[in-house]
Amino acid sequence: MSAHPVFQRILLTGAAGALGRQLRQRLAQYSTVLRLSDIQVDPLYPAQPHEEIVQCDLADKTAVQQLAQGVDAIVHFGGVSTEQAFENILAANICGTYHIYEAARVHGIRRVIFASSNHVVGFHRRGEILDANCARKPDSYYGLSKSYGEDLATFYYDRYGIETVSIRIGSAFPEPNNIRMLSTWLSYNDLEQIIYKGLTTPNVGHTVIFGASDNPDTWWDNRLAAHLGYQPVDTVEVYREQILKNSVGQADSGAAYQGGGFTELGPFGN
Ligand code: NAI
Ligand code: 15L
Repeated sequence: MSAHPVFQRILLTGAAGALGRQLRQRLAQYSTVLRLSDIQVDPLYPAQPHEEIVQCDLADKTAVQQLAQGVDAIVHFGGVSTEQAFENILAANICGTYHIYEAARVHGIRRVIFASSNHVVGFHRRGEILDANCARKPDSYYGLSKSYGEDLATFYYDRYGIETVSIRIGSAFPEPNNIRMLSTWLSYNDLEQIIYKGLTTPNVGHTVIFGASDNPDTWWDNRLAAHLGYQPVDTVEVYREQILKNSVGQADSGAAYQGGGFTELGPFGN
């Protein structure tokens, strides 16, 4: 998309995760220096010449302040990515995302890409077509934390002018592998495109976009994010036949709801 770096230094959180490992490669072309951060640092070594590796627990406010020093933009993908006990989600996702926005405010960082999730709207029924203005119906503590992250994004824009693109990512995996993903799959190429558009489109305020490829069975309408100019290049269609074949006799948990299995998890502990 861009032959020349657009930024001097992008901070990528969650860099050791499944998507972070993809983005480490894919974001390099957009930034002279890529600062990679995660709570687990081993998988990030060795650093390439254009990389800086910083171990940081998002729950540690002081450490996150230091982490964001000298950064132009933040691609915030770190945190708990599954449903868990509330206390885990609180530290990494709710406090962690607050710490990211405070660091952006303190250091004058003007743009954040936030890895939100379809689980913000997971208790909507399958087949219902949603846009960014739909009621949120989080399906889990995890979905609630992403919903709060979107609220932080709105607040930090209204109060401090920090702009965010929140991507309600569907299912970002190398290939779709179940019936639900016929609607929710997002290819890595398309994820990269949304992030690039999110980083470079002027005047995004706080834009919410659903992260899905060009899937005919989609539940999501992205017209409210049309100003980003996202044009998916991949589609689940090439996998449909294989998915249908492999799904015979397979349970489709949470089949009534867009959030699928997340709608059936918990309670945790007492
Ligand atoms: P992942 O679990 O592989 O990666 C998350 C990374 O965050 C891990 O490397 C983990 O060590 C790190 N992390 C967890 N707690 C942390 C903490 N307290 N401080 C610092 N780092 C911490 O998840 P994945 O699939 O790479 O997802 C990346 C982001 O995208 C997550 O925020 C996830 O919620 C979001 N997302 C992913 C989707 C997908 O289909 N892969 C769908 C919707 C949202
Ligand atoms: C998510 O938010 C999760 O992080 C990811 O692991 C998948 O479960 C995805 O949603 C999904 O809904 O497929």
